[in-house]
Amino acid sequence: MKRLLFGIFSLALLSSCDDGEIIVTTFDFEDSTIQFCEGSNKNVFYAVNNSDVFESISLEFRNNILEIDEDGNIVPPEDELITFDLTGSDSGDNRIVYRIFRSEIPNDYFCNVVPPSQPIVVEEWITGSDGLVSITRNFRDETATADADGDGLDNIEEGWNAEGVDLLDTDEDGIPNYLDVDDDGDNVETRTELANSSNDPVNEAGFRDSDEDGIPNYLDNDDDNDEVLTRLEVSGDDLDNPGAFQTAEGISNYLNPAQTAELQHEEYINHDITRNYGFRIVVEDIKFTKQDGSGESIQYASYTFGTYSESGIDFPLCPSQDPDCGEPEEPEEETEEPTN
Ligand SMILES: [Ca+2]
Ligand SMILES: [Ca+2]
Ligand SMILES: [Ca+2]
Ligand SMILES: [Ca+2]
Repeated sequence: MKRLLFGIFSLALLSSCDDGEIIVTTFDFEDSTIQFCEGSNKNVFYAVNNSDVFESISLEFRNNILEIDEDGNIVPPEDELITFDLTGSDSGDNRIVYRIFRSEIPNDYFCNVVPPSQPIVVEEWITGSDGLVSITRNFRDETATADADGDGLDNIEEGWNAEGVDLLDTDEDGIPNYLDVDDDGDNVETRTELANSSNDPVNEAGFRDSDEDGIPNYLDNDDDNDEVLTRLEVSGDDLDNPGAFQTAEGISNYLNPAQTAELQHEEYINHDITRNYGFRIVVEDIKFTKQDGSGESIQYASYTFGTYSESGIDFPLCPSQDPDCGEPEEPEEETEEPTN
């Protein structure tokens, strides 16, 4: 940071305004990743550098701006963009604080109820009441080689594209295949339909294709080609165990063309997945003032604070055909013992 500040001041010589203030347009808190913690009345995004200089930068903001779940994770906001103002330099304000310390910054320095007195701060810069913070939420699993739904197929194999247009949705349930854990909507998870421990035939692309019609099981809603939909050959009472419904020993009905008993039901397997998010934080029109009474200040037209990443956050999905999806589960009725 010292080196960077030196660079900034050097640049400032070239771009000083008439009023002596400095406007710079680029700055990086190099080699650091953004972290997050939940405080008692304010939450904090921060980055720490303990390598050559002991320095930190933190964005403190009121705890009603982002929703935090019980595990301390940020609940990804519905809106892709959230903005809020910096409000001042006092401890209760939304503000950004840059500090240089005398010694190494411990992991638990931030988000303490009582601000730690150690390590000793040797230099401090704090923003004032100007500045607009923008937090842009995005998905980190929107790449060709990611597997957003965790079904064992890369996004690109499931018809994903960066533009998000004409996405493949084989079962037309409103959930594109790259987010759908059951691509053909037959109540057997894609992951299960890809597994081939029984050495079934495979199609040209090498995917399990039990009935050898060229359509791989995970995209085939009638896996055994007996003209009974797989979803009606899987019991609605035991959706976690689709192979359990067997009338001939050892072969699940949905993979046994000789068995054509139909089970009528409106049950659908759970389609919820987890996703990986990034929160990109940019601040515009800010002024840092040095807290030593010198009045020294540094201004930024735009300052990229960084990106905070979070993984494995719940992402509920409902297939359009499922009438009960998203409803709270009804309490199980006690089954009555038959009376004699
Ligand atoms: Ca899928
Ligand atoms: Ca399926
Ligand atoms: Ca097939
Ligand atoms: Ca079938």
